[in-house]
Amino acid sequence: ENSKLPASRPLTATHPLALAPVSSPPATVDGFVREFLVNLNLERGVALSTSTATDQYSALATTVRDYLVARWLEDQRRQRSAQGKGVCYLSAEYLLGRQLDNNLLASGLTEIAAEAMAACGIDIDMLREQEVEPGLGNGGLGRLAACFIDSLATLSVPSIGYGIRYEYGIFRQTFQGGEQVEKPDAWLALGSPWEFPHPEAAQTVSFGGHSETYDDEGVIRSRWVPAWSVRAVPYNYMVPGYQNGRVNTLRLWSAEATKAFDLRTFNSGDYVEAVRAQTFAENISKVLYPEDSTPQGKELRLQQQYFFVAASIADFLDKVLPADFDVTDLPERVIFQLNDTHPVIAVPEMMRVLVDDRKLDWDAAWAITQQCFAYTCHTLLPEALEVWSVDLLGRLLPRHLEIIYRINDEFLVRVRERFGDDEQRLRDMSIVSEHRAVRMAYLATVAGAKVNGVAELHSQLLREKVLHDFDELMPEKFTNVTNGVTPRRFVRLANPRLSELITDALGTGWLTDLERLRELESYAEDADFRSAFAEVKAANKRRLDEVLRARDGFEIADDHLLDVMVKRLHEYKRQMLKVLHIVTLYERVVSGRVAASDLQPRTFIFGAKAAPGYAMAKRVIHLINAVGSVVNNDPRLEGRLKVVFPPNYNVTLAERVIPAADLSEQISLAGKEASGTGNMKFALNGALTIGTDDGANVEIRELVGDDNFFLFGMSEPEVEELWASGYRPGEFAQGDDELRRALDLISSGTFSGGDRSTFEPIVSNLLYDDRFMVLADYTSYIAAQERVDAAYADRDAWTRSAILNVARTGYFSSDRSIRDYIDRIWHTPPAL
Ligand code: B1H
Repeated sequence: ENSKLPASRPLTATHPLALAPVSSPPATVDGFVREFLVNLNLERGVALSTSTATDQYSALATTVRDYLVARWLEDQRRQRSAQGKGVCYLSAEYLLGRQLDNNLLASGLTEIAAEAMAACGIDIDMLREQEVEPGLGNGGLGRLAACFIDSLATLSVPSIGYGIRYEYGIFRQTFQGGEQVEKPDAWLALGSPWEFPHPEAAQTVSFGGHSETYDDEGVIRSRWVPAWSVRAVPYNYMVPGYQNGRVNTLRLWSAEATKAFDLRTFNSGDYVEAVRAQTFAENISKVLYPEDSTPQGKELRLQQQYFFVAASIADFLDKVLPADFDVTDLPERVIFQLNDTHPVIAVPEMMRVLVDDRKLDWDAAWAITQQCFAYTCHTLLPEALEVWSVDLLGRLLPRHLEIIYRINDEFLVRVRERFGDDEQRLRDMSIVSEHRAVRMAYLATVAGAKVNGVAELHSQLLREKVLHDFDELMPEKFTNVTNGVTPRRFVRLANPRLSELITDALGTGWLTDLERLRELESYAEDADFRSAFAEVKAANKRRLDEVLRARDGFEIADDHLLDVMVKRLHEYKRQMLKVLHIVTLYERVVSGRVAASDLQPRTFIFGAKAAPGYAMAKRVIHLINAVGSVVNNDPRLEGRLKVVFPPNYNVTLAERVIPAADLSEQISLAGKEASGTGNMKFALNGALTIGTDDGANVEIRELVGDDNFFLFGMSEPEVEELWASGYRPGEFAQGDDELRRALDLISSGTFSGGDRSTFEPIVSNLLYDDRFMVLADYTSYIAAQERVDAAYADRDAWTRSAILNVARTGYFSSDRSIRDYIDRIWHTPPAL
């Protein structure tokens, strides 16, 4: 009653209606139908009888959204009043995947929505297919951010994810003549029902100009006089926890021209120039850079990075914190987690805000900044360590460059105090290199309270190699948080059959307490359970077969071992090793050394995008397709080997492929893959791994046991040793007859219509360079694949191993990763 609007008094901020202005519609089929029809009529302006699939999808999504809003508003109120410490996750990428099913699951509305759509005569599966996934990320790093915000909400950690609302996400991959051709990903073309734009909450982000000093009532201060600016408009997305009534916020920024900019130009009469300026501003959030692991030092990319972190810091300080907040208390209120170096320009930005705008003295500001940031490193590849030239920084962010110089000067004083006048070490550790480049990983390490790698081996190698000097100076900063994946999306939603089998065995609760999968160990010894598990895998293969037939015309045979390698195309990940395996099997048959009937039937599935400028990666894609068309059509193989390479591998396809896989290929050169997260998704879905001792494979193998994992290849120290002794790949080709035959077959033009030049660069790269030691690990890989075939022959034993993989990999839930971040880095209190 007291929530009724008072007739005579204006609504005050403390009125119940103002505090929680909406209540959810009734969670019944009738209530859902009504809300859906209201949305169809009022939001889309159509009647059910005339609505299109797009209208219906949009109304359905809006309806689900409506159910979540009340909780969202309540969470925001709770977080404002609690004034506790929260997390701001800063990431240039969020590879979200489709939202509808996840939000239905989180809100517990899956069944109600399905029945409601059926009552309206609509097939909800057809509506699911309407959603274009937001592909605002490249690969593992972006998907990790998406898993983390899911776990943060599920663990009720007050947090905001900040990022960029790219108008075009990761490109859509097509194949023409087997070669990759990129098409723009216009994911917003039909609108996005999940976002809430807030133009009134826009921030202004400035660029260029110069830095100057001025006399501020007797104190000499610096200030930045920028040359131009853009508006950053926030788009809010709800991030619901799994059936816990919590909803966090993901805030993505979109760039627009500022009014001032427009007016000035319009008033000068230059209409065309004014419109051009608008386009210029909008360019900043136009497109995701499609480089995975090898950032390009492009000006627009630096603009994107500064754009989103400057807007995020301003948003947090001015809008999220109360107006009277004392910034000296900032470390009690927030930790900004830097997802790789992409947001590291936030460090000098925070210093600029504290020193120039808020007028704190330098030391106080630095003390605050050092407590408010933590840095996650995701790589070991030297070419992946981001640097920005002093020239570019000076042009685009002159005040920030000054601040970086001062941070560096003070840091080098510390280095000198500790190590003496060791000029070499000073050069090695300087944030600004001799080549006038700012090393962003060093800046992050110096500024951050903590630095973490993403798997045990990776964190250890970071300390020993990439950041060795820093580890000596400040060992207390370094820690590890092994990556994880959300079991809601990658087990429950992707694999409903397995989830049901698990729930039948264990009851509910395992989805938020994934270590409970351990209880499945005893079921591995139960023959009935094994056959039920095998039936789930078979059904998942049939479902994948349906999807691939409809999508690309590929077929998956029931009796084939499904051998899957899905990840970005990169030389260090070694898709070429997989190709050499396939070519070897093919060569054995066509040369008559092996009868086709003696082959274990296998279907090889690849999914991989190459960075558009990465020529070698694109050649490998071409080769995979070329090998596929020869192998798939050669009658001598009697259909026992198939190569399937569906284009445009993305989160949606991953959700279908992974649950169907028997074998997971994790075959990077030891010491190169920071963690991998696909490896975890496969193991949790009951695939066995063939893998090197690299990244999180090490931890997977420790957990599942040697009997349930196919290890091959050199260890990281062995790799180092071989490099040091002078690696000559040609010797490995000489030493293995089958390897030479496979390379010869590729060189001979067998897969390129007789043209010997097409794939020649790949073969000569392997023979004369082979940075990632494909040839050195070939023999061991082929032997491991033979162990796979032998193991698969005993199908029941294989299934037992698969069950043990599921049972023993609950550790890789991103909920556990987030708990580790809380314990080791964030120290945020348990949520109310
Ligand atoms: C990972 C990247 C990455 N590491 C630069 N580094 C990018 C680097 O746009 N860029 O310029 C984009 C992405 N991505 C991956 O992170 C690692 O290779 C994986 O091993 C790891 O599992 C994943 C998540 O930690």
